[in-house]
Amino acid sequence: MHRIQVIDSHTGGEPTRLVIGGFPDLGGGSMAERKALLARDHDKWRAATVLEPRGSDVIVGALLCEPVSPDAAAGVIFFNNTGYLGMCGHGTIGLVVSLAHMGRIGVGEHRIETPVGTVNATLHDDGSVSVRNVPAYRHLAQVAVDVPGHGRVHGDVAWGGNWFFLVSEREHGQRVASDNLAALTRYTVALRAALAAQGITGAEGAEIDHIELFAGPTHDADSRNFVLCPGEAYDRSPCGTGTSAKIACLAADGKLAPGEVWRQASVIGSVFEASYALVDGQVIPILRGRAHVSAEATLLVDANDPFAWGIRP
Ligand code: PYC
Repeated sequence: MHRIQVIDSHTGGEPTRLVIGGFPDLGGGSMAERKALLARDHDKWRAATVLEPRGSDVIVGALLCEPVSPDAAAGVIFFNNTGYLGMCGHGTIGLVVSLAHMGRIGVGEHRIETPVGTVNATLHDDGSVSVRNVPAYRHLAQVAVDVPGHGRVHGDVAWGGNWFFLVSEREHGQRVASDNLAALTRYTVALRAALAAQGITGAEGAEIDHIELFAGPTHDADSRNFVLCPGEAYDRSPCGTGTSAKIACLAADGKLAPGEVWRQASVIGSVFEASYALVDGQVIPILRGRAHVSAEATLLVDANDPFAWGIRP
């Protein structure tokens, strides 16, 4: 019997399952190196943690690692039902709240190492968390893509710690609402497949695995989004890396000044507050949100269980 110790939290409704013990030793390399090792040699541990019957398509896993730098509070590797993420904004907020719950950190600023770089997270007195993300940028503006059954749509390709295709309401024409999730999922899955089929990628041929549709403003936010994550789950939170990509596009269009606040709502109505600093010409997004711890648990992986290592599609 293997045992995996986890702390579950959610950030604006989007779950994070933090693995605090029980995974194989990945050595002392960078988070990018440890992520590659986990993916190559130990992927069944990801599957056991986030796939059914213990998990679901919605859960984002976060493996807590010893950081390389003694200045950092933690290292982390994010993963989900289909594979691995570069950064994860909601997951970092969940990580910080979970570390505070464990008594490992207190109010103040903490450096967190991720596979795509080190981010700075601040736990505030009121329990909210802000994350100073890796630099974000728009790679391509208003690219045309033909979506079978839906026609031509234009969108931006941007990096916010993962790759996103961002589409305005005028272009997509979809109703971004929590009672329209099946149609939004069908549309964004078709759009992502069309991007791949038409060879539209991030920098250096990177796959665009997140799709972001915008609408709004709403009564309490500048915009509401629907974010399709890798696989077919949608983000219940406004998506930290997706909001970072949006901030980069607003900055590139001259629509948001450094320090100005952008309130991004998710399709279920949870909100991140975002702004950016301009450092050496780079857009550094800063996201603020809240997470809540929802469980402390030990996952049991029983050798006699035919689905011990997860139900693979
Ligand atoms: O908050 O960055 C994020 C995120 C990525 C995938 C799900 N959430």
